[in-house]
Amino acid sequence: MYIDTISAISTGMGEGGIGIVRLTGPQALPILHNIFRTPGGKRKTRFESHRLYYGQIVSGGDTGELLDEVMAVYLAPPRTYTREDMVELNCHGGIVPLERVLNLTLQQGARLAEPGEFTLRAFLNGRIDLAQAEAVQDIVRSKTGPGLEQALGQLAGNLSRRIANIRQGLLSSLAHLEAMIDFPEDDVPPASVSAQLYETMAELEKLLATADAGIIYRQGIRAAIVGVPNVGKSSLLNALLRADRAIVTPIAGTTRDVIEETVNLRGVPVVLVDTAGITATEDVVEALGIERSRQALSSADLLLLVLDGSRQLEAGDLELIEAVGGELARESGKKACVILNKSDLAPRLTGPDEIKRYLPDLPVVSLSARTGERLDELEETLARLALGGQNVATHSVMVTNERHRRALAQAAEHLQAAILSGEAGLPADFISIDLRLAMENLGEITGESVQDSLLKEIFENFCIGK
Ligand SMILES: Nc1nc2c(ncn2[C@@H]2O[C@H](COP(=O)(O)OP(=O)(O)OP(=O)(O)O)[C@@H](O)[C@H]2O)c(=O)[nH]1
Ligand SMILES: [Mg+2]
Repeated sequence: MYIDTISAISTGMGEGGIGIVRLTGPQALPILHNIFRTPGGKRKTRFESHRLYYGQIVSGGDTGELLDEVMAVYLAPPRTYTREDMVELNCHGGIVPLERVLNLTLQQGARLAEPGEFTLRAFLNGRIDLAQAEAVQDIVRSKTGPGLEQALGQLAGNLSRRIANIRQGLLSSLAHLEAMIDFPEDDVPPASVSAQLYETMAELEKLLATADAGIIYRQGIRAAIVGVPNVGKSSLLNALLRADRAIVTPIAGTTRDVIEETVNLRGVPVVLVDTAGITATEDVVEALGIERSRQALSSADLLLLVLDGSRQLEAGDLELIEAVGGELARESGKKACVILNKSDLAPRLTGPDEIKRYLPDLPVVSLSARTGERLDELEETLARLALGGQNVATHSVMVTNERHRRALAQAAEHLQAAILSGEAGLPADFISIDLRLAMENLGEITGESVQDSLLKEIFENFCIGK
């Protein structure tokens, strides 16, 4: 059990209506007694739990200086975020009042909280498991509705329950096997054990299959808009953003640096990267921009190759078509789509068929960034590509986290080894070793079996005060 008391500003830094300084630990209530005064300037020694009190925060005892006017609440365990004594001070939401109140709590004996330390305590004190704790940060960082829904479901324990079911399956197979080890007359596992192992494996694989799309919903993908100068890359970025973010002119070489903006495409967070048109140039600044375009081309998950459909393909277009083809061949996870822009003008390209000669497997969308014609078709195509062509039901439980995916994949490997041992007629203790390892992998997700170093790694990425 922790003995120190921690304090932090839990709201975002900047100006806001209110800002909250939050404390947890055994000294939270004594500190509140010391620094809180009633509107009449009196000390207050009795705070009912879960009740808001209006008053002042003063420094330096009874002759103290007024730091802020607040609403204060004391929360008695166990009905608190951390399951410890907690105090929340609702201050005015400015950096100066918040930092002064925070500093006062530190002078009074609290320690500045580490990132995620409140949630870490909630986990260590057993109020939530590790997957639920991770969901807290996912909620804060969620970029789209489906991402938020998944995170809320995970916090409510949806993923943890699925993991618990799979663990339960493993556990009951183990119990059978242990009984056989104790009474070894008949060492071949009975059919009921192997049937159960197959069933558990099917459950595991079903969950694992949601990971590709789930991780995309949580993290999003990077999409680079590439093409030669003047095809309408920046116009496309603006159209997808529905905002005039990038400068558009009829002059070739307008964009000189990469511009990044996040859009929500059918619930998938997509970081769109507009780049400088790739061409041979003498201009030093343009050349640097083009170098960045090439980097974006090789680092993005999704490539949007823009061609101007109102003119014939030129040498530069063909070089880029080749470069995109090369990227796709080099990296199997990479996706791409071809955009024939300026469909509002008279077409000069023969359309998708002409592109298919060079890039047969890519979707081709003919649209106008200027009028917005068939922009929705592009959005649909991009969302589908991002999710790997799967039709996913976002309301069911998904694995949204790479760490969880890895642990599940390892569990599946161990379970597979157990199944093979069973099929090969190996003794029961061979099988049970692998089942134990699989259980341990599942425990890494919910936190039953977890190293301190991993906890550190996970909570380091949290916000301060969360
Ligand atoms: N008719 C028509 N013109 C377009 C369309 N999209 C872009 N344009 C025009 O094409 C010109 C170039 O557009 P940009 O969006 O700046 O092109 P870009 O590919 O970003 O160009 P660079 O940044 O120079 O590489 C501008 O005059 C746009 O108004 C379209 O769909 N139809
Ligand atoms: Mg541009």
